[in-house]
Amino acid sequence: PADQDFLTRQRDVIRLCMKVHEHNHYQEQVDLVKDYDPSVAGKFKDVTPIKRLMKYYNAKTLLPRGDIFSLFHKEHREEMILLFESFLFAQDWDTFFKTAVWARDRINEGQFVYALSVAVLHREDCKGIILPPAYEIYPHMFVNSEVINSAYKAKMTQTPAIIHMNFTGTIRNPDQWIAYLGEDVGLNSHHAHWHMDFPFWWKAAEYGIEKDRKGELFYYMHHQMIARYDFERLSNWLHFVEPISFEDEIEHGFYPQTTYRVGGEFPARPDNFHFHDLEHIKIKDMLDYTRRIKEAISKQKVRSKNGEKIPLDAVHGIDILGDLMEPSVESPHEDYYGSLHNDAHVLLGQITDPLGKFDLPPGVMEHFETATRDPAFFRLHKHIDNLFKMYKDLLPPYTKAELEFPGVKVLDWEIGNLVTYFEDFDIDMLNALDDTADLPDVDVKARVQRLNHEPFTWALHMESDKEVTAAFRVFLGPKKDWYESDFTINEVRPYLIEIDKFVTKVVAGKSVIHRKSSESSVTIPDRETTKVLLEKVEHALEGKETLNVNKDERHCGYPDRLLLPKGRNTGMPVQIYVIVTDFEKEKVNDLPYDYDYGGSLSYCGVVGGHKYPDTKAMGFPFDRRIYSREDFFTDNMYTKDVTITFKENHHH
Ligand code: CUO
Repeated sequence: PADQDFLTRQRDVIRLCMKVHEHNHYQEQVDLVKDYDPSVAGKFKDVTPIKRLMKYYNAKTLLPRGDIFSLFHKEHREEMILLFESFLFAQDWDTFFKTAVWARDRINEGQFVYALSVAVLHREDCKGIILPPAYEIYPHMFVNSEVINSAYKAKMTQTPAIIHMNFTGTIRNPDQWIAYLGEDVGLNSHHAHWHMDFPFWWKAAEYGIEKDRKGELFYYMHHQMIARYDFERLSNWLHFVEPISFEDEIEHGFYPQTTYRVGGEFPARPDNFHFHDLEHIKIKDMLDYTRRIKEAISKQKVRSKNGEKIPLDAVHGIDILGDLMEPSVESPHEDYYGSLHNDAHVLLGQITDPLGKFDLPPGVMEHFETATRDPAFFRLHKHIDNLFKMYKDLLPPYTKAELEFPGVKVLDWEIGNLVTYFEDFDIDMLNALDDTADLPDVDVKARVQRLNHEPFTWALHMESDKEVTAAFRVFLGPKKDWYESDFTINEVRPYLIEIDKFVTKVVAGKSVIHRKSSESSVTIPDRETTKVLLEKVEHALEGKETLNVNKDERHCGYPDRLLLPKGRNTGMPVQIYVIVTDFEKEKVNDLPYDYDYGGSLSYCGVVGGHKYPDTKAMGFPFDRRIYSREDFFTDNMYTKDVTITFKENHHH
């Protein structure tokens, strides 16, 4: 159970994040920093960032409060990093907390919340602390303008309300048939948190926290996001998404119908719009970067800044390419390979006002919290993903020896029917109305439809000639294409979604391994509302109840409810795959069962400076070419036909 120290910290972090546009209304916090000058406190591991931040603050050159913060904007980001580093370098909780309270009322709100969130996710003394869900901190980024307007009305008239929200667009726009995915608050939250756990601006050496296989995770997590998007598309009889081309028109436009708190509507993009050069980012650059990356892939070498040739071998190649394409601080040569992915986000975000003539705010593509709302997000990432695929396809297919696990056999797999449905989900709008501080809060919620699935359990019947520690990798893929003909294994390979990955003992002889959908290493459960959490914490502080802490708590993780694609109401034929391998041969860390790391390992890797627990390529064994099912399947693998049925009027 949580001790008083932890509970106080948990309470204080929530208080810092919520209603950040209002002046801090916790008088005890305000009093704490009345005479506080962080730059002379002398309590930082390195005092440079806070000194620089104070200097800019006093000179009034920082991004003003109320302005929109964009992580992709160099100056915005650099200021945010100074604040983040001040938080990270604070030697004790007291210094960190005071600095945060000080910054809360002085630094741009967006920069503050971002820096604070990343700091909480990385400080030792914040382990286990839960951040409010992004959709509660910034409801504006997650709900339609209409909902915001109704929420205001509710508060002005002091009438509690539940506001129904529809997905944007109409049935006439096929891309929006799957808006339930791109607009899902849990998906957006997962994506935003992935980028907080693995920031492209992370200076591992300076911060003393390594991010093991970060470039590969960038590839794999986004690859899986697209595979899942494509699976949803096929569920709705839509073709797989096409990669974006910087030279062609973007056929489908996008009207986000969301509004910034201040600064107007998110810009829209009409149909058949072209890319345009921006002041600092040119279309030609994107073509050059793409060409150079392709060249590096085909030569299986990249150039580094100091003229070395770094091999793109089977072990490190994908990690290097990830760093290079995103790019992250570890990019081997950013001047040459550029900033393909990040710049493309900005090009798309500013496509409607490339010259800044109309002073439009940043587009949804310029925030990780909102990017997946735009179907162009998936097109851009498909372009990037195809480059990764080009590299993977040049690697030799896995040999029998790499695939098999002698003596270990999968005999059968029991798995029931898979059922999906829509259900209501309420988003607390408390924070959306933080500029009406003179009025008491009323309960206002936005009610959205979200996909969910019935929980399922499966049983894998095993036979082994000895006791082994085995790694299980489970994938799901569509079975038939749009013409109802079967995909070949090599065709469907890039569209397989990972469902689970775990390590367990398998005893000698026959045995059955059970696993529940809720245990999946891909997902995390929904968060409870911050209001409820805060109440619990306050009760626990008063000794009225106890609260348990999970020090490995992750915020990054695909939403549990989206573990399965929607499927079809007539039943969609899919195939499930499992491969069982010898964990002793692939384990990295000494503790064989310490494989969990907060439970969302598959897409979110490992944080806290730990090593990724196994040596296999992410996506193994489907990351490389497969000639045929016959060549591929060994006794330690199993595949089975299953059906995903979407129930229209589901009561459970
Ligand atoms: Cu996650 Cu482009 O990397 O959005």
